[in-house]
Formats: sequence, C-alpha cells, structure tokens
Amino acid sequence: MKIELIEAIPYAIPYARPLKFASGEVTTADHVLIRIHTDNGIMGVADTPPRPYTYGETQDSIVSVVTKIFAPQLIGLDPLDRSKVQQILRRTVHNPTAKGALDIALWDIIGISLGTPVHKLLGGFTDRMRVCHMLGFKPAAELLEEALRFRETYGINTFKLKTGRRPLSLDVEASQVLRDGLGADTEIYLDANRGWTANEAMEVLRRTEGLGLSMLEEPCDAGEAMGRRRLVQHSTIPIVGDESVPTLGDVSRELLSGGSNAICIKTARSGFTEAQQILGLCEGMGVDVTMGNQIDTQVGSLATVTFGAAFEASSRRAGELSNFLDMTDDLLAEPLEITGGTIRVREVPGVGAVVDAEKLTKYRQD
Ligand code: MUC
Ligand code: MG
Repeated sequence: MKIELIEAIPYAIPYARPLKFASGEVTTADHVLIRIHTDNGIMGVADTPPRPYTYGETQDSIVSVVTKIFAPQLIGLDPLDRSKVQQILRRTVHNPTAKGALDIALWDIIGISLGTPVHKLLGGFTDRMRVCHMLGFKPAAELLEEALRFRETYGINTFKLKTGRRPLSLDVEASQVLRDGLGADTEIYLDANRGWTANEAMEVLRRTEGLGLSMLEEPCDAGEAMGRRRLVQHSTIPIVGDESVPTLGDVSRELLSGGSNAICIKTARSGFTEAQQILGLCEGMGVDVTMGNQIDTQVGSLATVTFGAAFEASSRRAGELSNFLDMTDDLLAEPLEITGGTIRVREVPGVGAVVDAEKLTKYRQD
C-alpha cells in the first residue's frame, strides 16, 4: 500500500454561537480538510483548525505546507511505515495542526486497511468518554444558563470556563456564580489562555479558594519561566500546560522546569502518534492529562474521542468534546451524539469520519 495523493481542502462553516477567549475568538470554522488516498483505493480523513494566535498557522499556510512541503515527501511511502512518516514531519518545524491531521488521516487508512477501528489499534481501553463543555466569555448569568442547559440536555457535568479577563473580578464572579448554580457535584476548571500574569493568576486562585475548582490551565505565559514556576509551586490545584506544550519536547521541558504539573493533549496538534508519546511520558512522570479541544468540528472531535477512549489514562477525566454543538453545520455525514454526558467511538474500520459530499461541495472554498 502506497500514499498516492494528498488533498488539503479549505472550507468555512459559520458558528451559531461564536466562542470568545483570552487569546482570540472564533466566528467561522475556516478549517482545512485533509484527505489522503492510497494506491489500493483507501482514503483517510482528518481536520485541521488554523489557530494563528496559538500556533501561527492560517488556512492558507496549512494548505500550502501540506501540498508543497509534506505531500511531495510522503507520496510513495507505505502508511504503515509510521516512523519514516514521523521523521519527515519533524524535519519541518512548527505547523502542528497540519502534521497532526496528516498523522490522523494515515491512522485512518491503517485502520481501514486492517478492517479494525483505530481506537482498538491504539489501545482499546473503553468505547466512550465523559464529555466536558467549554464555556467562552459571557456575563456570569448567561454562563450559568448555558451550563444548566447543557447539563439538562446532554447530561454533561464537567465545565471548563474560559478566563483570563481583566478586571479579575469578572472571572472570580463567573466561577462563584457557576459553583453556586451548579452545586458541589459538578466539576469546574479554568483556562486563562495566558491572559493573566503569574501574580494575577495567584490572586485569582486566592479569591476562588473554597469553590472546589479542579484545575487552572495556561494561566500566564509559560515563557516567563520564574513567575510560572512560582505559581505552580504555590497552587494547590494542578496548573495545566496547553499551548505551551504542543510537542513531546515541549512537554518534557515544561514538566522538568516546573512550568506545568498537568498536561492537555490535543490530537488536532499532536496527531495520534505524538499524542501517544506524550501520554506515555505523562504516565511515567505521574502527571494527569486532559483531552483538550481545539474548538474542533465533529470530524476533529471524533478523532479526540478515538484517541482518548483508547487508553485508561486519557479517559479518566472528561474530554472537551462538545463545542461542535456551537456550529451551524458540520461535514460529518452521521452526526456525533452526546447522551448521558458521554460520547462514543465508532465501531467501524478506521476512525469512522465519513464526510458528506454535498456538504463539502457547499462549504469548500477552493
Ligand atoms: C483551549 O483549550 O485553549 C482556544 C483556542 C483553541 O483553538 O482552542 C482553545 C481551547
Ligand atoms: Mg487551553
């Protein structure tokens, strides 16, 4: 089996409910669909979300790096030669979501060619994950209304609150209102997307003490190493690295330097191959992981649950798997469903992301 053709298809689907956070805002999913074709007629599929404020990638840059840099080096390779593929991807720096999608599409091909679901090939631990819903910037009363609605409608009982606003009282109040309105048995954690300084984050931790928040993600710039290390040392809850740890090397650096003591894994930027290496590193170090969300579509969310459900350590916590519900439409032919607060893997060969051809024609931009 050989890779014959790689497509990078830009498309745009508007959000019904845009998501705002400290480092940016999404109003349209202007993503790139990756399709890899083999000489024996198999097609692997994955999705890439451009996040210029996180990784420097744009829709154009993803199309360009995939078609001009990666495709010429990957065409002709056997998708099963995964280490050869990884070596080629690593030779070009950055571009994490372009690389992640290529890796996922190749795993899709491997699963289809073996007639086996990819969640089984990876580890086969469970067939579903609990779901965490991510709440963007909104007035506190609206946040509570949204969380209560998601709990009632989908059975979701874990919420990640986007924070990093100034004045700090906005996020302190939102945390308090959510805890009061949701009660003690709902998990709530915060993600500031580097919106604060380390000292501001410490003040927020002081002012929210007693609310039972479970984690604080990317509170400040991890590059400001001393402040971040002091915060990690003083916090009683895990400080989660997200955009500071897109690669295996970044994870080892942040864990060793004390910049984070929990790690967010995102398949959108790590694919399945590097995500598995990151997971192994974290398990070995005794560090918790979360399965994060790159504000993924259904195609992207299916990849996250495929990986997350495959291992015990990645399925322990609720995964961030529900923000596709904020979109007006999606490319996936058979929609994902969240029931009883969980989302299931697909028991079909590959990852199971079958794209609706009419919808792709409608939304594609090329
Ligand atoms: C997160 O965890 O930071 C914000 C932008 C994006 O693409 O993903 C997020 C969620
Ligand atoms: Mg984050």
